[in-house]
Amino acid sequence: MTFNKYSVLLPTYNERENLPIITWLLARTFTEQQLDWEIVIIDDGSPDGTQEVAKQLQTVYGQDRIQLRPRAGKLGLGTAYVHGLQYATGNFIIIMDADFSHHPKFIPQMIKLQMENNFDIVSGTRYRPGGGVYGWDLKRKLVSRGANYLATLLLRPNASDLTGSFRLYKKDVLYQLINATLAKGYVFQMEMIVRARQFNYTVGEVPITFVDRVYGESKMGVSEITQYAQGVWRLFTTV
Ligand SMILES: Nc1nc2c(ncn2[C@@H]2O[C@H](COP(=O)(O)OP(=O)(O)OP(=O)(O)O)[C@@H](O)[C@H]2O)c(=O)[nH]1
Ligand SMILES: [Mg+2]
Repeated sequence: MTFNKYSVLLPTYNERENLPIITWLLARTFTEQQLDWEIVIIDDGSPDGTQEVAKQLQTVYGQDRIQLRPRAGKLGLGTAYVHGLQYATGNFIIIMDADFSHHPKFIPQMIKLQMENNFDIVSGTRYRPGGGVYGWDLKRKLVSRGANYLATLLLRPNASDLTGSFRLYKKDVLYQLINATLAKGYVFQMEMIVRARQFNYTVGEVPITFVDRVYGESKMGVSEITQYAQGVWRLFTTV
C-alpha cells in the first residue's frame, strides 16, 4: 500500500449504458491492486439520464469514491477536464473516455511504469507494437493515422500517440499543461503532449488496444478534421 491516490477524470455525454460497467471495472482494478482511488464524473447535462445513473453508483460505491460534478450543458472536453481537476483529491490523475475505448485493464501497467521511472506522464499508445485499434472502418483508421503522422512530423513530440487521451499524469503536471493549452476541441490532447516536451516533462508509454465505443454515436466529422489540422499548424508556427 502506498500513499498515492488515483483520481480518474471521467467526462460523460450520453454514457448511461457504459457508465456502470466502466465504474465496476475501475473499482475492481483499483481494489485488486490495493490502490486508493476515486472517480470524478463530469457530466454535461446528458439528456439520456447519465446523471441519474451516476447518483445510483454513488450509493453503491460511496460518495468518497464517486464524485458527481455536473455542468449545465455540453461545454466540450477540454473544459470538462479543467472543471473535474479542481475537485480531484488524488496526487495522480488518470484521464480516460467512458465509452470503453479505454479499458481499465491497462491502468496497472501505466501505474507500474510510472512508479519504476518516476515519469511525469504515462500515455497509452495505439501506435507502438502491442497496441492497436479495433472496430474502426478503414477511413477512420486512415484519418487517425494521418492526423498522428502529420503532427509527429511537424511537432516532434516525445510520444507516439498524440490524439489519444488515455493517460496518467502527476497532478501538478496536468495542472500546468492544462493551463498552457489553448485548444478546446479534438486538438486538445495533441497540444497537451506537445507542450509536455516544451516543459521537459518525461513521458512513458504503454501499448493499448483501443476498441470503438460500445454504445452510442460517434461525433467525428469533416469539421473536426479541419479544426485539428488548423491546431497542428498553429502549434507548428508558435511552439
Ligand atoms: N462532459 C463532457 N463529456 C464529453 C463531451 N464530449 C464527449 N464527452 C465524453 O468524452 C469521452 C470521449 O468522447 P467521444 O465522443 O467518445 O469521442 P471519440 O472517442 O473521439 O469519438 P467516438 O467514440 O467515436 O464517439 C466520452 O466519455 C464522452 O462521453 C462534452 O462535451 N462534455
Ligand atoms: Mg470514444
